[in-house]
Amino acid sequence: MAAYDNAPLARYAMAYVLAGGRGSRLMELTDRRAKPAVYFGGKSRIIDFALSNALNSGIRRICVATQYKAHSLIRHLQRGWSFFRTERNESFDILPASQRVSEDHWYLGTADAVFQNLDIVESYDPKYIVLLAGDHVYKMDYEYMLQQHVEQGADVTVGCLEAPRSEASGFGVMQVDHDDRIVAFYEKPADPPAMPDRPDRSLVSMGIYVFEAKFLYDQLRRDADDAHSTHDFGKDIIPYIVKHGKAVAHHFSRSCVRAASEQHAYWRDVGTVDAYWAANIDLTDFTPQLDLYDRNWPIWTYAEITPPAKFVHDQVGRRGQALSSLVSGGCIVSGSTLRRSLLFTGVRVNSYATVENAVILPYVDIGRSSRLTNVVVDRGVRIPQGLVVGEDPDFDAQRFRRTEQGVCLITQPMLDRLAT
Ligand code: ADQ
Ligand code: ADP
Repeated sequence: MAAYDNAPLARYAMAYVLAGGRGSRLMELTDRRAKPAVYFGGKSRIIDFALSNALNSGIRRICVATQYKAHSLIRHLQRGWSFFRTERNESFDILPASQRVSEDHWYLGTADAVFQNLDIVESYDPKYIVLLAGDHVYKMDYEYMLQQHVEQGADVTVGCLEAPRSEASGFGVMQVDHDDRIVAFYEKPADPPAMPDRPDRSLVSMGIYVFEAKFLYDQLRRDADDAHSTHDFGKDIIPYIVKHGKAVAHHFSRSCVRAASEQHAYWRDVGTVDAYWAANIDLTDFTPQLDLYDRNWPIWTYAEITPPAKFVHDQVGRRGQALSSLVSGGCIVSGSTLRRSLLFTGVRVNSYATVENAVILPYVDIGRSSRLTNVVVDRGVRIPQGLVVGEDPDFDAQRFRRTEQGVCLITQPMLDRLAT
């Protein structure tokens, strides 16, 4: 490393992305695909954000550990993320749980999902490991987190942000001293501690970590031999280092990539159907907090080659139109109206339909005269002619997955049940 003392630290880092969780609060959206493979923002999948952050930060070695219903995720990674070249000292490895260490179990927890592949990681000999979750939407330059890690001589650096205390029990929650050293860490505490002088806010973990690689290997080997461990970063590894070593908090606001300087740091877990719907619909705002049009921080993905989106008058001259909406390639909007909606690739909207506050995944066909409001429609669904959703809460709840906030998730099996 001596010859490149001024080089960015990202050059010596490997990103290890945990992408094996189901994300069960997304309900039927993750029945057949893992949460990182869920579509987001018109063209991408959730995992593209962590991977693009790594790439844009200058990290050129990436591993992705998959487990739950990984087919759609692996297919996406193979199609969209296969441009890494060994000649440029780059690598991209997909690591499905494959019982490499013992034939008794798949990945037990997130730490085991790294431990089982230690030989592969070690073979690349990275100096730092940036451990990421594949299921969050945000833009972040990990170089700043690496720099803080080195400057403070930390054993682990944990990405963190402020959250309302009322929501903090779903996260790892930490307390820090004046140097941002973590003095206490509680994984999903029932009664989360507040920040000093901020009774309504807590400092929560983003579930992303920086380690010196050799230190991490030692920790994982120690943890693997610990019969009481659940082999999880949040439950076992991080609390252990907080107690026995030096854990430091890195504030997301220091490294988030902002669309405009006045904007707040944007980070979303999109873990529930409501949060998923809202984060997608937010993109239809005049100036959304998440800027997908920033060419300095592109979100790379697998993009199908499609013809342009098309808006046509239907046979009786009704206009096909979209207001405050995002419409992807291959869509045809014919004699129908979209408002505050987001259409993924290849959606057809037929005559007399109205679609409002709707997130429509790829290759959905919306039948004539249907009216859809406040919906998420899964990939490939065929909405029958005249279907009305979003106007009668009780009726909606009988037929579809209706959330607390009144969003309906519509899948093909739900419609098939109605037809029989
Ligand atoms: P959770 O998100 O609840 O908390 P977890 O469900 O373990 O933690 O998921 C973390 C990441 O690992 C996700 O990206 C998931 O897809 C992946 N994952 C889960 N099980 C896996 C497995 N068996 N194999 C491979 N990948 C797997 C964590 C931290 C908290 C922190 C939150 C922030 O533990 O401290 O606050 O993330 O969201
Ligand atoms: P994606 O998540 O990539 O959009 P699909 O929604 O088409 O893909 O499918 C999600 C996952 O379910 C994929 O792994 C796919 O192979 C699988 N799948 C699709 N249709 C069926 C089916 N009818 N029965 C079982 N599995 C299916």
